[in-house]
Amino acid sequence: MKEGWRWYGGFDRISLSEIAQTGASEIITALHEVPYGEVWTREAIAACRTEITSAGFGWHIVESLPIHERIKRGEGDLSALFANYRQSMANLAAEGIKVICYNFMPLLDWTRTDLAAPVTRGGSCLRFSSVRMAALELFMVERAEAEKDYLPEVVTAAKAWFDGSTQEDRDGLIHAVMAGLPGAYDRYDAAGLRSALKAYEGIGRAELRANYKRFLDEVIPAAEDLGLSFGVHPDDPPRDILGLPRIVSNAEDIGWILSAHVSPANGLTLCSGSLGANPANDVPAIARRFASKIHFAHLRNVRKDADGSFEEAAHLAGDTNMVDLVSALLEEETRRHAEGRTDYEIVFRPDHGHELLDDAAKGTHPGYPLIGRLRGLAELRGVIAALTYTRNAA
Ligand code: DNO
Ligand code: MN
Repeated sequence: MKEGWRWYGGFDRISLSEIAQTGASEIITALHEVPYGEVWTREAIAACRTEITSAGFGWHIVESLPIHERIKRGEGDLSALFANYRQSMANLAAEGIKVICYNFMPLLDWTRTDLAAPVTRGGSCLRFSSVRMAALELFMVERAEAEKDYLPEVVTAAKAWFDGSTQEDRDGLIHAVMAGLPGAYDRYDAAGLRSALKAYEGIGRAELRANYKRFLDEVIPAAEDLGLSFGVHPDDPPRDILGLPRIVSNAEDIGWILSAHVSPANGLTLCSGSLGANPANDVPAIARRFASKIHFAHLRNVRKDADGSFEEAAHLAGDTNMVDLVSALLEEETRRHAEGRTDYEIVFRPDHGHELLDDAAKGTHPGYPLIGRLRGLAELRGVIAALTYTRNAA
């Protein structure tokens, strides 16, 4: 397996020379400064590539080539947006990119309610509290119908939280919920969120699936021609949120996506932390079931509470058996080698990390600190080395 590291380019406080010291060899990035829907020019991609390769890294995976909200909503004439998307794909392929990671989450990306929840021995992690999310939905966005999405005791606690909250607490909550959106995105306050949600009225699961299939039909044939592979990133958390349908949340959803447009180019970004936040998801089993379609892996762990809350655990702690999951990925590598792709390596990155030691002072992107991810990467590297040794010895 090949070690990757997500880098936010000009938005990142972590430099490529610092990343070099982690031992990772692949950079995973995007042109975060380009507004959604606009073409990524060949020149801009080439400039990014030069910066990355001059620092001694490879760049073969883009995360993400974002999908415009109008495509997700299936709104109006989308021909120009699809044409732009395909033009960006062609420009990326011309610059040596092989894999495009993307997601199909309406409006938001990964969603947390607390960006610095304390960890027992010091440091902090990202946390999703059902109570705070219910408070946001019910009392800040004022979606009374959200009551049915939460346990009664969560609703009671949400009311108590809201009644006891200051304006600063509420602003902090909305800031946390928006923090998963990278780069040149739209962010909202509570009122903005309310109106953004209006644009999704009438779009349920079936409609979102139809819009997703249309997207696949528009881009996957071009991906085949260009030698690109698409890896959809699962929803995080893997459940409906703010009344918005989420359709990339479990094995059934993934099966549907892969059959909606059958092609070797239509595959998966296996994100263990996202899938692992739903107690019904057995992440190593999902990895084995869809192994041949995995184009990229995000490795991290979560610890879940009974009320639907969860927090990001250290990479080898938490509810997902990371050793079993890495075994599944190594098995898939071996299978690809047997197929003749003898030097194939699955690229993974430590996806998120705790804020540890000097991380908070550096002011890095939430979830993407230097030391916390370095710890995660080092732990994963140890697992991979040990498993590789025992497999070779067997
Ligand atoms: C969360 C992260 C996400 C991911 C995007 C991919 O697990 O990996 O920010 O990068 O959703 O499109
Ligand atoms: Mn991920």
